[in-house]
Amino acid sequence: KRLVMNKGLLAFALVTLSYAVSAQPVKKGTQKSPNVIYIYADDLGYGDLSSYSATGIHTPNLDKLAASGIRFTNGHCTSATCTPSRYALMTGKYPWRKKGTGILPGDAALIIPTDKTTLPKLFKQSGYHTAIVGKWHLGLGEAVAKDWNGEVKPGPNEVGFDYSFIFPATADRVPTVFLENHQVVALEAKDPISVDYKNKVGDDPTGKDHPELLKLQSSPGQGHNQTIVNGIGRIGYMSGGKLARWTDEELSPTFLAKAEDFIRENQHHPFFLYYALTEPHVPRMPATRFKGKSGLGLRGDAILQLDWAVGEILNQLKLLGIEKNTLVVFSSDNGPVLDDGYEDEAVERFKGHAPAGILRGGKYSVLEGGTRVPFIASWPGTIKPQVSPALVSQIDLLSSFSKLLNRPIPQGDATDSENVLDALLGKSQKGRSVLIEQGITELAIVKDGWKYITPNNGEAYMPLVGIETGNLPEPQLYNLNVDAAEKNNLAAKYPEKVKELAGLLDAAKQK
Ligand code: NG6
Ligand code: CA
Repeated sequence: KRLVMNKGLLAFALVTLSYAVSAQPVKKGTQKSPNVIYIYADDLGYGDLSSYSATGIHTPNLDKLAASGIRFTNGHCTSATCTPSRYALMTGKYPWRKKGTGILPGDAALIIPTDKTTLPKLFKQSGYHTAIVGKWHLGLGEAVAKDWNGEVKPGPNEVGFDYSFIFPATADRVPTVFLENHQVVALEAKDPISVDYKNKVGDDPTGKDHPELLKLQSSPGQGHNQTIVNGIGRIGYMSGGKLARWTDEELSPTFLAKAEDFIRENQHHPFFLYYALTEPHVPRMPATRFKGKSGLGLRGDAILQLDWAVGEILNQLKLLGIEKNTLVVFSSDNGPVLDDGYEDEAVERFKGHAPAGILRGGKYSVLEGGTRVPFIASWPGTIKPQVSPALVSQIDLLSSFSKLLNRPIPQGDATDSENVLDALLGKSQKGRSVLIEQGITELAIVKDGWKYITPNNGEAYMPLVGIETGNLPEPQLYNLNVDAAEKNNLAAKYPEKVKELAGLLDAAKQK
Protein backbone atom coordinates (compact mmCIF):
# COMPACT_ATOMS: atom_id res chain seq x y z
CA LYS A 1 0.00 0.00 0.00
CA ARG A 2 2.84 2.28 0.87
CA LEU A 3 4.40 1.60 -2.51
CA VAL A 4 1.18 2.53 -4.27
CA MET A 5 0.98 5.76 -2.37
CA ASN A 6 4.56 6.57 -3.24
CA LYS A 7 3.84 5.90 -6.87
CA GLY A 8 0.88 8.24 -6.69
CA LEU A 9 2.99 10.89 -5.07
CA LEU A 10 5.69 10.43 -7.64
CA ALA A 11 3.18 10.77 -10.47
CA PHE A 12 1.80 13.90 -8.84
CA ALA A 13 5.26 15.29 -8.40
CA LEU A 14 6.15 14.54 -12.01
CA VAL A 15 3.01 16.19 -13.32
CA THR A 16 3.66 19.24 -11.16
CA LEU A 17 7.27 19.36 -12.22
CA SER A 18 6.53 19.07 -15.92
CA TYR A 19 3.88 21.75 -15.55
CA ALA A 20 6.36 23.99 -13.85
CA VAL A 21 9.00 23.33 -16.50
CA SER A 22 6.66 23.96 -19.41
CA ALA A 23 5.08 26.99 -17.76
CA GLN A 24 8.32 28.71 -16.88
CA PRO A 25 10.06 29.53 -20.15
CA VAL A 26 6.93 30.76 -21.88
CA LYS A 27 7.52 34.44 -21.51
CA LYS A 28 4.35 36.41 -21.99
CA GLY A 29 3.84 37.28 -25.66
CA THR A 30 7.38 36.43 -26.66
CA GLN A 31 7.06 37.51 -30.29
CA LYS A 32 4.60 40.34 -29.84
CA SER A 33 6.36 42.09 -26.99
CA PRO A 34 10.06 42.02 -27.74
CA ASN A 35 12.27 44.22 -25.64
CA VAL A 36 13.26 47.29 -27.60
CA ILE A 37 16.54 49.12 -27.19
CA TYR A 38 17.00 52.33 -29.14
CA ILE A 39 20.65 53.34 -29.18
CA TYR A 40 21.26 56.92 -30.23
CA ALA A 41 24.67 58.29 -31.16
CA ASP A 42 25.32 62.03 -31.03
CA ASP A 43 26.76 63.57 -34.24
CA LEU A 44 27.78 60.26 -35.82
CA GLY A 45 27.95 60.56 -39.61
CA TYR A 46 26.88 58.31 -42.47
CA GLY A 47 30.53 57.44 -43.15
CA ASP A 48 31.76 56.99 -39.58
CA LEU A 49 31.30 53.22 -39.23
CA SER A 50 33.30 50.60 -41.06
CA SER A 51 30.02 48.94 -42.02
CA TYR A 52 29.11 52.21 -43.73
CA SER A 53 32.26 52.74 -45.80
CA ALA A 54 34.79 54.02 -43.25
CA THR A 55 38.21 52.51 -43.88
CA GLY A 56 40.34 54.49 -41.44
CA ILE A 57 38.32 53.46 -38.41
CA HIS A 58 37.07 50.05 -37.30
CA THR A 59 33.83 49.58 -35.45
CA PRO A 60 33.54 45.79 -35.09
CA ASN A 61 30.60 45.74 -32.69
CA LEU A 62 28.38 48.01 -34.74
CA ASP A 63 29.47 46.16 -37.86
CA LYS A 64 28.37 42.89 -36.24
CA LEU A 65 25.04 44.46 -35.30
CA ALA A 66 24.60 45.66 -38.89
CA ALA A 67 25.51 42.24 -40.30
CA SER A 68 23.02 40.52 -37.98
CA GLY A 69 20.12 42.71 -39.12
CA ILE A 70 19.24 45.48 -41.53
CA ARG A 71 21.70 48.12 -42.56
CA PHE A 72 19.62 50.97 -43.97
CA THR A 73 21.29 53.10 -46.63
CA ASN A 74 18.59 55.78 -46.55
CA GLY A 75 17.82 56.12 -42.84
CA HIS A 76 17.27 59.60 -41.41
CA CYS A 77 16.96 61.79 -38.41
CA THR A 78 14.48 64.62 -39.02
CA SER A 79 16.97 67.42 -38.48
CA ALA A 80 20.63 68.29 -38.78
CA THR A 81 20.91 69.16 -35.08
CA CYS A 82 20.14 67.40 -31.85
CA THR A 83 17.14 68.90 -30.07
CA PRO A 84 14.78 68.88 -33.07
CA SER A 85 15.69 65.31 -34.02
CA ARG A 86 15.05 64.14 -30.45
CA TYR A 87 11.80 66.06 -30.32
CA ALA A 88 10.61 64.23 -33.44
CA LEU A 89 11.72 60.87 -32.08
CA MET A 90 9.73 61.43 -28.88
CA THR A 91 6.58 62.98 -30.35
CA GLY A 92 6.23 61.79 -33.97
CA LYS A 93 5.80 65.41 -35.03
CA TYR A 94 8.09 67.47 -37.22
CA PRO A 95 9.93 69.91 -34.93
CA TRP A 96 9.72 72.86 -37.36
CA ARG A 97 5.97 72.94 -36.71
CA LYS A 98 6.68 74.22 -33.22
CA LYS A 99 8.70 77.24 -32.09
CA GLY A 100 11.46 76.68 -29.56
CA THR A 101 12.58 73.27 -30.78
CA GLY A 102 16.05 74.39 -31.94
CA ILE A 103 19.29 73.58 -30.06
CA LEU A 104 18.40 74.22 -26.41
CA PRO A 105 20.58 75.78 -23.73
CA GLY A 106 21.22 73.65 -20.65
CA ASP A 107 18.70 75.53 -18.52
CA ALA A 108 15.75 75.34 -20.96
CA ALA A 109 12.30 74.23 -19.85
CA LEU A 110 10.85 70.91 -21.02
CA ILE A 111 9.59 71.15 -24.62
CA ILE A 112 7.87 67.74 -24.85
CA PRO A 113 4.16 67.91 -24.00
CA THR A 114 3.25 65.76 -20.99
CA ASP A 115 -0.32 65.12 -22.18
CA LYS A 116 0.41 63.69 -25.64
CA THR A 117 1.48 60.32 -26.94
CA THR A 118 5.25 59.85 -26.81
CA LEU A 119 7.47 56.95 -27.77
CA PRO A 120 8.10 55.82 -24.17
CA LYS A 121 4.43 56.28 -23.23
CA LEU A 122 3.41 53.95 -26.01
CA PHE A 123 5.55 51.23 -24.48
CA LYS A 124 4.56 52.04 -20.92
CA GLN A 125 0.87 51.83 -21.79
CA SER A 126 1.59 48.44 -23.36
CA GLY A 127 2.91 47.13 -20.03
CA TYR A 128 6.62 47.70 -20.70
CA HIS A 129 9.10 49.04 -18.20
CA THR A 130 10.68 52.10 -19.78
CA ALA A 131 13.95 53.94 -19.22
CA ILE A 132 16.20 56.58 -20.68
CA VAL A 133 19.90 56.53 -19.97
CA GLY A 134 22.13 59.22 -21.47
CA LYS A 135 21.79 62.58 -23.14
CA TRP A 136 18.39 64.29 -22.88
CA HIS A 137 18.59 67.82 -24.41
CA LEU A 138 14.82 68.38 -24.45
CA GLY A 139 14.63 70.73 -21.48
CA LEU A 140 13.70 70.24 -17.84
CA GLY A 141 11.21 71.89 -15.52
CA GLU A 142 8.44 74.38 -16.13
CA ALA A 143 10.70 77.34 -16.81
CA VAL A 144 14.26 78.46 -17.42
CA ALA A 145 14.50 79.69 -13.82
CA LYS A 146 14.52 76.58 -11.69
CA ASP A 147 16.02 75.13 -8.56
CA TRP A 148 18.54 72.46 -9.50
CA ASN A 149 18.81 71.51 -5.84
CA GLY A 150 15.26 70.29 -5.41
CA GLU A 151 13.11 68.00 -7.55
CA VAL A 152 13.77 68.97 -11.15
CA LYS A 153 10.58 68.29 -13.08
CA PRO A 154 8.73 67.82 -15.39
CA GLY A 155 11.28 65.88 -17.43
CA PRO A 156 11.74 62.40 -18.86
CA ASN A 157 9.73 60.75 -16.07
CA GLU A 158 6.73 62.92 -16.91
CA VAL A 159 6.77 62.06 -20.61
CA GLY A 160 6.76 58.30 -20.19
CA PHE A 161 9.99 57.00 -18.72
CA ASP A 162 9.66 54.95 -15.51
CA TYR A 163 13.33 55.49 -14.89
CA SER A 164 15.76 58.14 -16.07
CA PHE A 165 19.48 58.64 -15.68
CA ILE A 166 20.48 61.57 -17.85
CA PHE A 167 22.53 64.64 -18.32
CA PRO A 168 20.38 67.67 -19.08
CA ALA A 169 21.63 69.00 -22.41
CA THR A 170 24.98 68.40 -24.12
CA ALA A 171 28.40 67.49 -22.80
CA ASP A 172 29.57 71.02 -23.62
CA ARG A 173 26.78 72.80 -21.72
CA VAL A 174 26.34 73.37 -18.01
CA PRO A 175 25.17 72.00 -15.66
CA THR A 176 27.67 69.17 -16.08
CA VAL A 177 25.84 66.81 -13.75
CA PHE A 178 23.77 63.64 -13.91
CA LEU A 179 20.14 63.50 -12.87
CA GLU A 180 18.62 60.27 -11.66
CA ASN A 181 14.86 60.66 -11.94
CA HIS A 182 14.29 64.12 -10.46
CA GLN A 183 17.50 64.60 -8.52
CA VAL A 184 20.99 65.73 -9.32
CA VAL A 185 23.27 62.80 -8.42
CA ALA A 186 25.75 63.30 -5.55
CA LEU A 187 24.60 66.82 -4.77
CA GLU A 188 25.40 68.08 -1.28
CA ALA A 189 23.06 70.47 0.53
CA LYS A 190 26.06 72.54 1.66
CA ASP A 191 27.16 73.19 -1.93
CA PRO A 192 24.08 74.09 -3.97
CA ILE A 193 24.18 74.46 -7.74
CA SER A 194 23.37 77.65 -9.67
CA VAL A 195 23.19 77.80 -13.42
CA ASP A 196 23.06 80.87 -15.62
CA TYR A 197 23.39 81.34 -19.37
CA LYS A 198 23.55 85.12 -19.30
CA ASN A 199 25.58 86.20 -16.32
CA LYS A 200 28.48 84.67 -14.54
CA VAL A 201 27.56 83.03 -11.25
CA GLY A 202 29.98 82.14 -8.46
CA ASP A 203 33.75 82.41 -8.79
CA ASP A 204 34.69 79.38 -10.83
CA PRO A 205 37.33 80.27 -13.42
CA THR A 206 36.19 80.60 -17.03
CA GLY A 207 37.95 79.41 -20.15
CA LYS A 208 38.01 82.98 -21.37
CA ASP A 209 39.95 84.32 -18.39
CA HIS A 210 41.98 81.24 -17.58
CA PRO A 211 42.97 79.36 -20.74
CA GLU A 212 46.03 78.08 -18.85
CA LEU A 213 43.71 75.86 -16.79
CA LEU A 214 42.33 74.05 -19.84
CA LYS A 215 43.26 70.55 -20.97
CA LEU A 216 41.24 71.08 -24.16
CA GLN A 217 41.38 74.53 -25.78
CA SER A 218 38.23 75.92 -27.31
CA SER A 219 38.36 76.76 -31.01
CA PRO A 220 38.70 80.48 -31.73
CA GLY A 221 35.35 82.19 -32.28
CA GLN A 222 33.28 79.22 -31.12
CA GLY A 223 32.60 80.13 -27.50
CA HIS A 224 32.93 77.15 -25.15
CA ASN A 225 34.92 79.45 -22.88
CA GLN A 226 32.65 79.96 -19.90
CA THR A 227 32.77 77.91 -16.66
CA ILE A 228 35.63 75.39 -16.63
CA VAL A 229 34.69 71.90 -15.48
CA ASN A 230 37.25 69.08 -15.54
CA GLY A 231 39.71 71.26 -17.47
CA ILE A 232 37.19 72.00 -20.22
CA GLY A 233 35.47 75.34 -20.88
CA ARG A 234 31.70 75.00 -21.27
CA ILE A 235 28.81 76.94 -22.72
CA GLY A 236 27.06 78.63 -19.77
CA TYR A 237 28.00 79.43 -16.19
CA MET A 238 27.58 77.29 -13.12
CA SER A 239 28.66 77.36 -9.52
CA GLY A 240 28.46 74.85 -6.70
CA GLY A 241 27.76 71.14 -6.97
CA LYS A 242 31.51 70.42 -6.88
CA LEU A 243 31.03 66.79 -5.87
CA ALA A 244 28.22 66.27 -8.37
CA ARG A 245 30.14 67.45 -11.45
CA TRP A 246 31.00 64.71 -13.87
CA THR A 247 34.38 63.71 -15.16
CA ASP A 248 34.07 63.49 -18.94
CA GLU A 249 36.19 60.35 -19.09
CA GLU A 250 33.52 58.62 -16.97
CA LEU A 251 30.47 59.61 -18.98
CA SER A 252 30.33 56.59 -21.22
CA PRO A 253 31.20 53.94 -18.59
CA THR A 254 28.62 55.53 -16.25
CA PHE A 255 25.82 55.44 -18.81
CA LEU A 256 26.79 51.90 -19.80
CA ALA A 257 26.62 50.68 -16.20
CA LYS A 258 23.20 52.26 -15.71
CA ALA A 259 21.90 50.79 -18.98
CA GLU A 260 23.21 47.35 -18.00
CA ASP A 261 21.58 47.60 -14.57
CA PHE A 262 18.24 48.40 -16.15
CA ILE A 263 18.48 45.52 -18.62
CA ARG A 264 19.49 43.04 -15.91
CA GLU A 265 16.68 44.15 -13.59
CA ASN A 266 14.13 43.85 -16.39
CA GLN A 267 15.35 40.71 -18.11
CA HIS A 268 12.13 38.85 -17.19
CA HIS A 269 9.80 41.66 -18.15
CA PRO A 270 9.33 43.47 -21.50
CA PHE A 271 11.32 46.69 -21.49
CA PHE A 272 12.02 49.71 -23.65
CA LEU A 273 15.41 51.34 -23.19
CA TYR A 274 16.40 54.59 -24.84
CA TYR A 275 20.18 54.57 -24.59
CA ALA A 276 21.37 58.01 -25.68
CA LEU A 277 25.13 58.12 -25.98
CA THR A 278 27.19 61.30 -26.03
CA GLU A 279 29.80 60.22 -28.58
CA PRO A 280 31.23 61.65 -30.75
CA HIS A 281 29.77 65.05 -29.73
CA VAL A 282 32.16 67.64 -28.30
CA PRO A 283 33.96 67.81 -25.97
CA ARG A 284 35.45 64.51 -27.06
CA MET A 285 37.11 63.27 -23.93
CA PRO A 286 36.76 59.48 -23.84
CA ALA A 287 38.05 57.20 -21.10
CA THR A 288 41.83 57.33 -20.96
CA ARG A 289 42.24 53.86 -22.46
CA PHE A 290 40.61 55.04 -25.70
CA LYS A 291 42.73 58.18 -26.02
CA GLY A 292 45.06 57.93 -28.99
CA LYS A 293 43.66 54.55 -30.02
CA SER A 294 42.15 55.51 -33.37
CA GLY A 295 44.99 57.61 -34.73
CA LEU A 296 42.32 60.09 -35.88
CA GLY A 297 42.38 62.30 -32.83
CA LEU A 298 39.88 62.35 -29.99
CA ARG A 299 36.87 62.22 -32.32
CA GLY A 300 37.97 58.86 -33.70
CA ASP A 301 38.77 57.67 -30.18
CA ALA A 302 35.25 58.64 -29.06
CA ILE A 303 33.81 56.56 -31.91
CA LEU A 304 35.83 53.55 -30.74
CA GLN A 305 34.43 54.08 -27.25
CA LEU A 306 30.90 54.27 -28.67
CA ASP A 307 31.46 51.01 -30.50
CA TRP A 308 32.76 49.40 -27.31
CA ALA A 309 29.71 50.50 -25.31
CA VAL A 310 27.35 49.07 -27.93
CA GLY A 311 29.33 45.82 -27.90
CA GLU A 312 28.97 45.57 -24.12
CA ILE A 313 25.19 45.89 -24.40
CA LEU A 314 25.02 43.23 -27.11
CA ASN A 315 27.18 40.88 -25.01
CA GLN A 316 24.91 41.38 -22.07
CA LEU A 317 21.82 40.48 -24.10
CA LYS A 318 23.56 37.26 -25.16
CA LEU A 319 24.69 36.40 -21.63
CA LEU A 320 21.17 36.92 -20.30
CA GLY A 321 19.82 34.84 -23.18
CA ILE A 322 17.42 37.56 -24.33
CA GLU A 323 19.00 38.60 -27.63
CA LYS A 324 16.39 36.73 -29.67
CA ASN A 325 13.68 38.57 -27.83
CA THR A 326 15.22 42.02 -28.19
CA LEU A 327 14.94 44.40 -31.11
CA VAL A 328 17.90 46.76 -31.20
CA VAL A 329 17.70 49.90 -33.32
CA PHE A 330 20.77 52.09 -33.70
CA SER A 331 20.99 55.55 -35.26
CA SER A 332 22.38 59.08 -34.86
CA ASP A 333 20.72 62.42 -34.11
CA ASN A 334 22.40 64.41 -36.90
CA GLY A 335 25.28 64.32 -39.33
CA PRO A 336 28.97 64.70 -38.50
CA VAL A 337 31.18 67.69 -37.75
CA LEU A 338 34.93 67.75 -37.18
CA ASP A 339 35.57 71.09 -35.46
CA ASP A 340 32.52 71.83 -33.31
CA GLY A 341 34.18 74.06 -30.79
CA TYR A 342 37.36 72.51 -29.37
CA GLU A 343 40.90 72.04 -30.64
CA ASP A 344 40.85 68.27 -30.41
CA GLU A 345 42.76 67.53 -33.65
CA ALA A 346 39.70 66.08 -35.38
CA VAL A 347 40.55 68.24 -38.40
CA GLU A 348 44.33 67.82 -38.37
CA ARG A 349 44.26 64.06 -37.92
CA PHE A 350 41.30 63.03 -40.02
CA LYS A 351 43.64 61.34 -42.52
CA GLY A 352 41.16 61.24 -45.35
CA HIS A 353 38.40 59.82 -43.17
CA ALA A 354 35.09 61.00 -44.69
CA PRO A 355 32.67 61.24 -41.75
CA ALA A 356 29.66 61.72 -44.04
CA GLY A 357 30.88 59.11 -46.54
CA ILE A 358 29.96 60.06 -50.11
CA LEU A 359 27.37 62.58 -48.92
CA ARG A 360 27.69 66.35 -49.14
CA GLY A 361 27.44 68.49 -46.00
CA GLY A 362 27.23 67.36 -42.39
CA LYS A 363 25.79 68.54 -39.10
CA TYR A 364 23.72 71.73 -39.62
CA SER A 365 23.24 71.01 -43.40
CA VAL A 366 20.07 70.57 -45.32
CA LEU A 367 22.19 68.44 -47.66
CA GLU A 368 22.07 64.66 -47.21
CA GLY A 369 25.10 64.69 -44.88
CA GLY A 370 22.93 66.53 -42.34
CA THR A 371 20.20 63.96 -41.85
CA ARG A 372 21.13 60.72 -43.61
CA VAL A 373 22.81 58.74 -40.86
CA PRO A 374 23.68 55.18 -39.89
CA PHE A 375 20.45 53.31 -39.20
CA ILE A 376 20.50 49.67 -38.12
CA ALA A 377 17.77 47.31 -36.90
CA SER A 378 18.58 43.89 -35.50
CA TRP A 379 16.33 41.22 -34.00
CA PRO A 380 18.11 37.89 -34.30
CA GLY A 381 15.81 35.10 -35.46
CA THR A 382 13.11 37.50 -36.61
CA ILE A 383 14.81 39.99 -38.91
CA LYS A 384 16.61 38.50 -41.91
CA PRO A 385 20.02 40.10 -42.43
CA GLN A 386 20.02 42.49 -45.39
CA VAL A 387 20.96 45.90 -46.71
CA SER A 388 17.85 48.00 -47.27
CA PRO A 389 17.41 51.11 -49.42
CA ALA A 390 14.03 51.84 -47.79
CA LEU A 391 13.51 55.48 -46.83
CA VAL A 392 12.97 55.42 -43.06
CA SER A 393 13.07 58.17 -40.47
CA GLN A 394 13.36 58.13 -36.70
CA ILE A 395 10.09 60.03 -36.61
CA ASP A 396 8.46 56.80 -37.85
CA LEU A 397 9.41 54.70 -34.85
CA LEU A 398 6.32 55.85 -32.95
CA SER A 399 3.80 54.70 -35.59
CA SER A 400 5.78 51.59 -36.43
CA PHE A 401 5.98 50.47 -32.80
CA SER A 402 2.32 51.32 -32.34
CA LYS A 403 1.69 48.71 -35.04
CA LEU A 404 4.12 46.22 -33.47
CA LEU A 405 2.48 46.60 -30.06
CA ASN A 406 -0.97 46.71 -31.60
CA ARG A 407 -1.71 49.87 -29.72
CA PRO A 408 -3.35 52.64 -31.78
CA ILE A 409 -2.23 56.24 -31.40
CA PRO A 410 -4.97 58.69 -30.37
CA GLN A 411 -6.14 61.05 -33.15
CA GLY A 412 -4.10 64.19 -33.42
CA ASP A 413 -0.94 62.71 -31.87
CA ALA A 414 2.25 61.75 -33.75
CA THR A 415 0.69 62.98 -36.99
CA ASP A 416 3.96 63.10 -38.95
CA SER A 417 4.94 59.55 -38.01
CA GLU A 418 4.38 56.83 -40.64
CA ASN A 419 4.10 53.13 -40.05
CA VAL A 420 7.19 51.62 -41.73
CA LEU A 421 7.22 48.49 -39.56
CA ASP A 422 7.56 46.14 -42.53
CA ALA A 423 10.70 47.99 -43.62
CA LEU A 424 12.06 47.96 -40.05
CA LEU A 425 11.51 44.21 -39.81
CA GLY A 426 12.97 43.62 -43.27
CA LYS A 427 9.72 42.30 -44.74
CA SER A 428 9.67 45.10 -47.28
CA GLN A 429 12.37 47.25 -48.86
CA LYS A 430 9.99 50.15 -49.23
CA GLY A 431 9.61 52.77 -46.53
CA ARG A 432 7.96 56.16 -46.81
CA SER A 433 7.83 57.94 -50.14
CA VAL A 434 7.99 61.54 -48.91
CA LEU A 435 10.30 62.99 -46.24
CA ILE A 436 11.01 66.54 -45.11
CA GLU A 437 14.59 67.27 -44.06
CA GLN A 438 15.55 70.14 -41.75
CA GLY A 439 18.86 71.96 -41.90
CA ILE A 440 19.89 74.68 -39.46
CA THR A 441 17.91 77.25 -41.44
CA GLU A 442 16.13 75.60 -44.35
CA LEU A 443 13.83 72.73 -45.23
CA ALA A 444 14.07 70.29 -48.10
CA ILE A 445 11.58 67.74 -49.32
CA VAL A 446 12.31 64.34 -50.82
CA LYS A 447 9.76 62.42 -52.87
CA ASP A 448 10.59 59.10 -54.49
CA GLY A 449 14.25 60.04 -54.56
CA TRP A 450 13.82 63.57 -55.93
CA LYS A 451 14.98 66.24 -53.51
CA TYR A 452 14.11 69.90 -53.57
CA ILE A 453 15.84 72.49 -51.38
CA THR A 454 14.04 75.80 -50.94
CA PRO A 455 15.97 78.85 -52.19
CA ASN A 456 17.20 81.05 -49.37
CA ASN A 457 19.76 83.65 -48.46
CA GLY A 458 21.42 81.84 -45.56
CA GLU A 459 25.20 81.36 -45.66
CA ALA A 460 26.29 78.61 -48.03
CA TYR A 461 29.29 77.64 -45.93
CA MET A 462 29.89 77.76 -42.19
CA PRO A 463 33.60 78.60 -42.05
CA LEU A 464 34.14 77.93 -38.33
CA VAL A 465 32.90 74.35 -38.50
CA GLY A 466 33.91 73.91 -42.14
CA ILE A 467 30.52 72.72 -43.34
CA GLU A 468 28.50 73.34 -46.47
CA THR A 469 24.95 74.15 -45.42
CA GLY A 470 23.19 73.56 -48.74
CA ASN A 471 21.79 77.09 -48.69
CA LEU A 472 21.62 78.79 -52.09
CA PRO A 473 19.54 81.71 -53.37
CA GLU A 474 18.27 79.59 -56.28
CA PRO A 475 16.17 76.42 -56.13
CA GLN A 476 18.01 73.11 -55.99
CA LEU A 477 16.78 69.79 -57.30
CA TYR A 478 18.69 66.54 -57.02
CA ASN A 479 17.89 63.03 -58.15
CA LEU A 480 19.16 61.10 -55.14
CA ASN A 481 18.42 57.78 -56.85
CA VAL A 482 21.47 58.33 -59.03
CA ASP A 483 23.12 61.29 -57.30
CA ALA A 484 23.07 60.80 -53.51
CA ALA A 485 26.10 63.11 -53.36
CA GLU A 486 23.95 66.01 -54.65
CA LYS A 487 26.40 67.04 -57.35
CA ASN A 488 24.03 67.91 -60.19
CA ASN A 489 21.45 70.57 -59.60
CA LEU A 490 18.66 69.71 -62.05
CA ALA A 491 16.29 72.53 -61.09
CA ALA A 492 16.70 74.41 -64.37
CA LYS A 493 16.19 71.23 -66.38
CA TYR A 494 13.01 70.06 -64.62
CA PRO A 495 11.00 73.15 -63.61
CA GLU A 496 7.80 71.05 -63.36
CA LYS A 497 9.40 68.80 -60.79
CA VAL A 498 10.55 71.86 -58.82
CA LYS A 499 7.00 73.19 -58.87
CA GLU A 500 5.49 69.90 -57.78
CA LEU A 501 7.88 69.47 -54.84
CA ALA A 502 7.68 73.11 -53.75
CA GLY A 503 3.88 72.78 -53.73
CA LEU A 504 4.06 69.55 -51.78
CA LEU A 505 6.34 71.15 -49.18
CA ASP A 506 4.00 74.13 -48.81
CA ALA A 507 1.04 71.82 -48.35
CA ALA A 508 2.92 69.75 -45.75
CA LYS A 509 3.76 72.90 -43.82
CA GLN A 510 0.06 73.82 -43.66
CA LYS A 511 -0.95 70.36 -42.38
C1 NG6 B 1 26.25 74.67 -31.14
C2 NG6 B 1 27.62 74.61 -30.50
C3 NG6 B 1 28.18 73.24 -30.76
C4 NG6 B 1 27.21 72.16 -30.27
C5 NG6 B 1 25.84 72.40 -30.87
C6 NG6 B 1 24.81 71.46 -30.35
C7 NG6 B 1 28.68 76.83 -30.56
C8 NG6 B 1 29.55 77.78 -31.35
N1 NG6 B 1 28.50 75.62 -31.10
O1 NG6 B 1 25.68 75.93 -30.89
O2 NG6 B 1 29.41 73.10 -30.10
O3 NG6 B 1 27.12 72.19 -28.87
O4 NG6 B 1 25.41 73.70 -30.59
O5 NG6 B 1 25.00 70.21 -30.86
O6 NG6 B 1 28.23 77.16 -29.49
S1 NG6 B 1 23.80 69.22 -30.85
O7 NG6 B 1 24.28 68.00 -31.46
O8 NG6 B 1 23.41 69.02 -29.48
O9 NG6 B 1 22.74 69.83 -31.65
CA1 CA C 1 23.85 65.85 -32.06
